[in-house]
Amino acid sequence: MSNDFVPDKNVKIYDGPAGGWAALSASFQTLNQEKAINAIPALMKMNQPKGFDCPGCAWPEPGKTSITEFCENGVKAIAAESTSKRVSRDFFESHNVESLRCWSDYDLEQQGRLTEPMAYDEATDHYTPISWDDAFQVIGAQLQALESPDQAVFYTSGRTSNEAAFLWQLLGRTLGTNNFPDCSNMCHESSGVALTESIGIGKGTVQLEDFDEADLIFVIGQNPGTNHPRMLSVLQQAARRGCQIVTFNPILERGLEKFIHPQEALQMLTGTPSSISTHYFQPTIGGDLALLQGLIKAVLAAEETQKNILDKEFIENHTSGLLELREEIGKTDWSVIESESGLSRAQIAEVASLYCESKKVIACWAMGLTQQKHAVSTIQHIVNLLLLRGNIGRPGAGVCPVRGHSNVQGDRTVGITEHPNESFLKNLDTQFGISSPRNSGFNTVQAIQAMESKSVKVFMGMGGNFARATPDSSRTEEALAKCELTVQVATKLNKTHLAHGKGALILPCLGRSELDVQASGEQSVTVEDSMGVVHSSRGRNQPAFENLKSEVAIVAGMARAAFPENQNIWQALQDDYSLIRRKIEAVMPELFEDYNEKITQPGGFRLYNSAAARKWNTKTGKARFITKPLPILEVPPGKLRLMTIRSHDQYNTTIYGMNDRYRGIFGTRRVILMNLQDMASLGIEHGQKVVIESHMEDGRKRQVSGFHAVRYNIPQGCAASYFPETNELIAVEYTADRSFTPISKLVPVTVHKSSE
Ligand SMILES: Nc1nc2c(c(=O)[nH]1)N[C@H]1C(S)=C(S)[C@@H](COP(=O)(O)OP(=O)(O)OC[C@H]3O[C@@H](n4cnc5c(=O)[nH]c(N)nc54)[C@H](O)[C@@H]3O)O[C@H]1N2
Ligand SMILES: Nc1nc2c(c(=O)[nH]1)N[C@H]1C(S)=C(S)[C@@H](COP(=O)(O)OP(=O)(O)OC[C@H]3O[C@@H](n4cnc5c(=O)[nH]c(N)nc54)[C@H](O)[C@@H]3O)O[C@H]1N2
Ligand SMILES: [Mo]
Repeated sequence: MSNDFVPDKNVKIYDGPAGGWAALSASFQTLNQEKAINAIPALMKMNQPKGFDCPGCAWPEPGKTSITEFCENGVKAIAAESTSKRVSRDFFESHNVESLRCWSDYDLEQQGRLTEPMAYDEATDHYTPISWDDAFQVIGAQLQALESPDQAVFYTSGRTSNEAAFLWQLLGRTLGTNNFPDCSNMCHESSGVALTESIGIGKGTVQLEDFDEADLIFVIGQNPGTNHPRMLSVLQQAARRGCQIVTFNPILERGLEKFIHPQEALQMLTGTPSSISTHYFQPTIGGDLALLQGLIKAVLAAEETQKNILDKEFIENHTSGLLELREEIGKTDWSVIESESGLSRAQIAEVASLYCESKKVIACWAMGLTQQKHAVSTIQHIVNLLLLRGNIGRPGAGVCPVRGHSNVQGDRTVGITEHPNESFLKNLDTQFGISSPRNSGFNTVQAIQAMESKSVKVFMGMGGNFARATPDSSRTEEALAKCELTVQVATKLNKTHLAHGKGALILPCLGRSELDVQASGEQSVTVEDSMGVVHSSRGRNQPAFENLKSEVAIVAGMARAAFPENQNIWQALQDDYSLIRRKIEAVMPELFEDYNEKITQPGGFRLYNSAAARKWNTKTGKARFITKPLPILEVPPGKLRLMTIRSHDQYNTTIYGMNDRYRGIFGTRRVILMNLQDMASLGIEHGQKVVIESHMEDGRKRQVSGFHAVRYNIPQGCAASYFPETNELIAVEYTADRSFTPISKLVPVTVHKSSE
């Protein structure tokens, strides 16, 4: 990548649809770049009844799968996993850790799959090979030597299977800690907190079939064209039926405007794209709470005159709190709603009347909402809006938080949480003869702070890239470096492995697409999609290297070393994963009855969802209207609201390439998309080199340089850049109310011309 930025070369308007031939061609380019010959047979098995689950995202597979059930996102994920490139012991011999720290995320990813367990050698500053047994012994000894079990944290990234995640939490709780920070803390935590309070379950209520019936679908704060491409075909079908699709997003995301389904032959040949959104609005960043309150205000006003708008029977029998909602919303002036949302009263009224005319409404959302200061309240206002017309718990309607990682929801279900419920712990204790701790553990933000203050000494990472995914990158790296031991179970080398503790281990594992053979034969694992459907996943490819172990085997190996007295049970769990599932069933019988049998059904089975059945496990026993006064988001004059988003060529911190095709950015990631008027008032020109500085309350100076300003269609006062390059700007303490999710979508920044 060159540092020179030429506006005409690096920025080109993209006016094609999402999907189409460009998506196919990008998919094949990735296969080629990775020399991933293994990927083609693997792709034929992906999302198929006896194959493996796509590691790309958590969007569900349709009941009837087509022969190729994948998208560009999935092809890239599989190509990255099936790459023929390898990080061998020679690689680590040639490069010390200090030199590797200067490599980019992209360059590290490009080295290919990890092959052998490696231990950090402080004397030489190199990672050197270590046997699996010795690595397990190091971990066992370190865990046993802790003064308190709470000196260890167990991080989980959402690709981990139910089986591995269940063992991971068992390992931590046998040790005696609930310190389970996970990627969910940075992702849909706000949805979980909001929905649990409002409807008694922290998950969405809809199934894929509901999209065939809905007559209005909201898509709020989400970019499915890049991040959930298979969702676009569902939206396309809905749009073709005449369903209204209303999008709220500060920028015009191509996939939400026009789409060609790469697997629909006729559409590919004719090249006529489908329009996706019927209505597209560009609110200001962080303006959604105001606009939702505006929608509710308009719906309540319509009821005043028309009397037939609210679902009174539903409200009477199933909800509590409408009076308070009415009162609170009554206090909010339209002028405030308009200025806070960036939309006009007329625009909001237009959507409100569409809503009132629609019989079945689904609301989808993702990071644009969850990574905001008032995320929990915003999501509760989505629920409020839906409850007014009984749009939860009936066909064609409901809430749909669209999850990210392919098993992030499942990991939570099987116990990856810092505050587990009592019935889970009680059953776990009975099944395994342990005494699980009852205190709450650390979430991601608290884990960073605890490492910083040295109250945590061991960091254990099951997948993910903690140092890059979390905020305050340099600070987090320094915190990790204070640990006595850092352990990373991973498929690819990443920056977290280089931000190591005094002792450090990298343990290479099998990927989702690879054969997993244990003592009882070939194993399959299970995952839960965004809509609560659990199904099995069986890898088919030969492992990238003979010395790799499965995540399950790695956790079992650590546990055997830490708790030699329980060796037999851990060995048995490793030998036959169906035993792990039997244990999950015993711990959560209400969800996993006949687990092993049910996953043999094509498509798996759906976990019981209380809210979908209109059973409300809330404080009032009803679905709750929950409201609070509309906060005014003060961003001082001259400061912009920066959202840190994903480009088209990345999977979180894994950078596949330098292009963001649909947004027209090529060959670079160090750009900031800005509004023309903001640029003019700051005297910044299109293509100019800039420094971005954030303004956090702790007064610490945080800035990133070497960025280029790009003129973009984004509301005034708003700007956009890519994560993880901009995580440096976000203070660890800058989190959403009550969910502690880092506020990655509204970072107050100033942009200066670079003096370089
Ligand atoms: N290819 C690919 N697929 C992925 C991922 C990936 O990195 N690459 N990551 C996976 C993961 S873990 C996740 S969580 C999901 C993430 O999926 P998304 O949530 O779609 O990801 P982001 O890029 O964070 O996009 C957030 C969207 O919200 C909009 N937005 C930002 N601020 C606001 C706001 O204040 N209001 C509104 N209404 N909109 C706003 C942005 O313009 C952007 O379109 O994708 C998953 N799938
Ligand atoms: N500023 C900002 N920060 C954000 C976000 C944002 O929008 N803006 N989004 C947040 C969100 S939504 C999320 S989910 C987090 C993501 O946080 P993480 O889940 O921690 O990060 P990933 O980049 O998904 O992790 C990639 C690494 O996982 C490892 N890996 C890949 N496959 C496997 C596997 O099968 N097994 C194992 N053991 N390891 C594997 C590889 O080594 C790879 O380098 O980032 C968060 N951070
Ligand atoms: Mo995520």
